[in-house]
Parts: sequence; C-alpha cells; structure tokens
Amino acid sequence: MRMDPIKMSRRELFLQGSAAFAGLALLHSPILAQAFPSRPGEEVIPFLDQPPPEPPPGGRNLLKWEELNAWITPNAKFFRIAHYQKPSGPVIDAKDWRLEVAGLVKRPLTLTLSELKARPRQEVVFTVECSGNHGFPWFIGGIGTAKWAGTPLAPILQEAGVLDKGIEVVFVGSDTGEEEIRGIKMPQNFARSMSLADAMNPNNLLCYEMNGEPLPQPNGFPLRLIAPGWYGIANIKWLKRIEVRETRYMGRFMARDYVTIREEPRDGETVWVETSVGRTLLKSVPAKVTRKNGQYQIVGTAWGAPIQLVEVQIDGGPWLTATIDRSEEAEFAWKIWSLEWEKSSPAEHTIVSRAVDTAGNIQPAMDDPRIAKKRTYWESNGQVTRRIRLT
Ligand SMILES: Nc1nc2c(c(=O)[nH]1)N[C@H]1C(S)=C(S)[C@@H](COP(=O)(O)O)O[C@H]1N2
Ligand SMILES: [Mo]
Repeated sequence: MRMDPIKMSRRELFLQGSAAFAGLALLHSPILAQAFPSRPGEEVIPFLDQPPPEPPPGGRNLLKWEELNAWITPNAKFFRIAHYQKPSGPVIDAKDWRLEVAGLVKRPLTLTLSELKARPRQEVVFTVECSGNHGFPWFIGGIGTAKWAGTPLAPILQEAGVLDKGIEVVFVGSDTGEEEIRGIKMPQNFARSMSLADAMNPNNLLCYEMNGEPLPQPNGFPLRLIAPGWYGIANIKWLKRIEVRETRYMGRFMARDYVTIREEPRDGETVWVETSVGRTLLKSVPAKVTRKNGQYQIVGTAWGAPIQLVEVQIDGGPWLTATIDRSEEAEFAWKIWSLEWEKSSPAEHTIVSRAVDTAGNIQPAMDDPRIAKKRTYWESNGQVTRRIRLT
C-alpha cells in the first residue's frame, strides 16, 4: 500500500525541510499549514526549561519538542536507544542475517529478510515512547511517531506451531553485553519477552521498514519487533531469535531493569509493587509555543490511550479545552492538539497539559500518588509543566 499523493508530498516536504529547522524560526508552506496546526510565518518561542544538551553526534538523537512540525517524525530526527554496543547498536549485514523461531515449537523456522518481505505486508503508524521519558528535570525527548511496515508476527508463530506448554515468547536482539550478578560475569543478548497471548496480538509486526525506507541501522536494521500499544523497550531491535519457553523470562531488561517500583497503601500498610514496564499510559505534553502578529498558539501532543480530549492550564488558571487536529489520526499514534492563547501577557508563564481518555481517565498530576509514590522513573505519565517568557 502506498500513501496518497497529498500525504506523500507533504511527508517529503518535511524530510527535505529539516535543514530549515536548524534554528527555531520555522518556514512554512501552505500545504504544511493545513496538515498541522501552524501558521505561515509564525515564530517559535523557546521554553525556558530545557533538557541538558545531548553529546553529538551518534547520541540518542532525542526529539526537540520545539521542532515538532509534522505528525510523522522523519527518520533522521527519530530518537534511538541502545543499551548494549553504545551508541547505536550492532551493524548487521542482511546477507548473513537470519531470523530463528525456536524453542517450544513443532517446526523451528529460519527466515531470511527476503522471505520475510515476501510475506503479507502490514503497516501501522505508532508512537514509540521510551518508558524512561519522565518529564523534567532531564528526559523528555525519547519519543517519535513513524509509519512502520513489516509482516504480522502471529501467523509465523502459528506456522511454527507453539507447543501446549509454551507460555512465554522471548524476543532476542543481536546486541550483546556483559551482566554481572554476585561477582559472576555473563555475556548476554538484549532480550525481552511477552506472554504467548500478548505476542499473538494481530497488531504485532516483524518490521523491516520505517517511513517508507529500510529500517535504519540505529532503529534495528534489518528487523525489529513493533508492538503497538507498548512502551519502547518491548520493541526489540536487531532481532535474531524468537524463542518460545515454558517459564517466565527473567533477563535484566525484563525483571531487574525497566521495572517500575511503587509504594501502595493496603489496610494501613505499605505494599511494594514491582512491575515490568508494559503497555503505554495516557500522556500529553505541551510541545511548543508560536507567535504570529502578536497572537500566541500552544501546540502539543497526546498519546498512550484512546484520547477523548486535551486540556491546558496556564499559570494555574482554569483548564482550557484544546482543539485536536483530526486531519491525520491513527489508533496507536499521538494526536496533535493546539490552543489559541487568548490572554497572553509579557511575563513568565507556566503551561501544563492533561489528556483525558475515552473512558474518562485523566492523566495524573505529578503529585498524584500513582506518580509520586513511584520510586523508579519508568512509566512516568504525569503532567508535564513547561516555563516560558513572553516579551
Ligand atoms: N535490541 C535492542 N532493542 C531495543 C533496545 C536495545 O537497546 N536493544 N532499546 C529499547 C528501548 S529502551 C527503546 S526506548 C526503543 C527505542 O527505539 P528506537 O531506538 O527505534 O527509537 O528500542 C528498544 N529496543
Ligand atoms: Mo527505552
């Protein structure tokens, strides 16, 4: 399936246009303006609070929120996280590469990249957020939205024939590191698992394409898992083996790291709840403030759950309802929202947003016990406050 011509040209425009966003002043075309809440000739007012600069180049390539000008994040601007083989993971030659489907299956499979590409193709626009993206003080840019393409995972597991005792599916990356427990050092592959039921979800893709290009090396070339609705960590890159097991998988990034540890009150006592990072949570952020002819506009995004509405609070005032851009939407992608800032004044201001999902759940404030009683920073979907000075 190809994108319709209008979307195609718009996207190409964004890709080509990236040089124009080196500064914070934005150039706009009329086509771009209709796709995204931006006004030709507007100017971006940078926020006062900023994450620390990233060491260039080859770093994590974190999203600079003020540069957000499209629903889809171009590949060159997409963030990248590699825990082993830093900064950007293993470089793999597709010729020598195979995907193994092994473990508790009747018919183990070995698949080449061309065999995977010859299988039925499926696409999904999905916002990948690192679960470590917790707002200020320091990590806000571990997020991006891409159109991912690949072949569905479920039919491959079906073909391999999972045995009755197989309950867990482990996704093993080609990247390796060394882990040490009680003085014992062990070489490990980066890996995460899902229950068989979660792995069989028809949305899961063995993905080889990102925004119409082969998967870039830092994002997992030649193949990664795309698990729409899950935090970044579940989307294993540089995939080499899928293994069905009869026990829980307890590797570092499943059972020790990327584990949320929270205090919860139970009958007057504190219970410590530890959970492996899992599905995305309802979240929104103010992305940028723009000015045109003295008129200010706030633009932001909301994701992680089906969004009903987004509200914005300025300087602790009333919650104002933002307008959600309905021109480009997808189930697993962020929504773009905007708000005209009616009573702007030349002073320092705070801006905070909160999303409400279709079940009526409200994105928690930072002092909500669900956030405040969390001792690890993973899965922080609290409301993000930005500071700005208008002149
Ligand atoms: N093999 C492998 N897969 C991985 C990782 C990794 O270090 N190795 N990092 C994970 C994390 S923590 C995140 S947030 C996402 C980021 O995806 P991206 O680098 O394409 O943005 O990849 C996930 N998949
Ligand atoms: Mo992550």
